[in-house]
Amino acid sequence: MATLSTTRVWRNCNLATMQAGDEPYGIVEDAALVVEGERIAWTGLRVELPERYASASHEGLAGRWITPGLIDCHTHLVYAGQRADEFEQRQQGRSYADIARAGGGILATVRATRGADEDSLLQGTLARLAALRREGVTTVEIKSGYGLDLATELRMLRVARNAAGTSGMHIVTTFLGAHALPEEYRGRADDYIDFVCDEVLPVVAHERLADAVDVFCENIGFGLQQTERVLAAARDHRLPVKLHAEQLSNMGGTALGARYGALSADHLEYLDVSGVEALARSGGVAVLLPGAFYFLRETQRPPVAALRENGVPIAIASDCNPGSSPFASMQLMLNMACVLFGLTPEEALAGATRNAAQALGLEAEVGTLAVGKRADFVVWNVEHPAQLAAQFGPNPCYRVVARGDTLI
Ligand code: DI6
Ligand code: FE
Repeated sequence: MATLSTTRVWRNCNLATMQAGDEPYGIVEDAALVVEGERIAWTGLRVELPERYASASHEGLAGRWITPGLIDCHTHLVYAGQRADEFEQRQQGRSYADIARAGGGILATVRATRGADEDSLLQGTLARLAALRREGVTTVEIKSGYGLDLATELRMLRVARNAAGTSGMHIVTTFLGAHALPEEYRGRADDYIDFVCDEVLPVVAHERLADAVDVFCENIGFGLQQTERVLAAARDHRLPVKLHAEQLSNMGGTALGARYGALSADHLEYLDVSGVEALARSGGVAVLLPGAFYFLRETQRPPVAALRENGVPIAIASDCNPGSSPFASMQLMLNMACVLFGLTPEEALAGATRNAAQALGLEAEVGTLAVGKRADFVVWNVEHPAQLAAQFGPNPCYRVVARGDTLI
């Protein structure tokens, strides 16, 4: 039980609780929020603050807004090197897929990451996490997938795990061994899938280095049968699954993932109505990644109207990676999700809080301002939460609190 000495009252604030309901953004104006230890103990109108909190420490917020801590539910932010040369080539007309087929793309980052030691990987990772944290992110998912050999995949996942303590953020890890075919397996994709399922995943599972398993199901990634083998292996290890699906073509990965109870299907530009319906039936989240759409100058937009009509929860994430989305900014993603994909600011913010929590299976812990949830929240210098998606540049972040501790 938390005692009054660890109780803190945040008052003279407005809450965007992001709880689903009648009130847009779950707004409570002229509110207070009480934290006991690491948890939210009370939220409501300031005038209704229970007497028992009168003697706790108070911080007045002068009418600022509080939202749940932002959640970036899809990143590849452990990596070495950078790929500005490929951007140069793409601006001269070469395609992302062409560069990948010629051994660049993901494989360029694999070469750099295999050559990087744990400490230098950690430093790069912490710098990107700090950028996200400055803008209000408290929970981040990080994937492996730039190792594609046992030692480097394990190293990436360890770095991601270690980054949690130093950054003070909640880090969730995903094993993405099936991200690309490494050079040494060229022409032997099925053998590589054997290696991922039989030699890498068991170690990852045994060392508890991953919270979920992901596959890049795509014409430049892995086909449906190969994808299914990884999903089945994950199930054998009792790990939840998610997919990169329908990013560059419609392969049916989303429907396959739905059959395996995938937490989410991510990207989805080429998703068709039957895929949307499969996702709706399975209860999975649609994770949209506007940074990759923007940076690759895609023109096919994800089927937002069909997702809405079928009641599929929509999350947004940065996809932070050196090739297709070199952006460590959820504020930028909020804006891009609105301008590029047509989300409303409220949908975008729900996508970076409540629905992102669900995409990670963490909806009982984080994602809304609710009693009993982890005290992860952000205090913003804004006049209305819509401003978080409607502007970019002046960072309105005033405080970032994770597990009741002030990080910023
Ligand atoms: N899709 C993506 O957007 C990232 N991985 C994936 O499967 C891109 C990774 C990269 O280009 O390095
Ligand atoms: Fe990705």
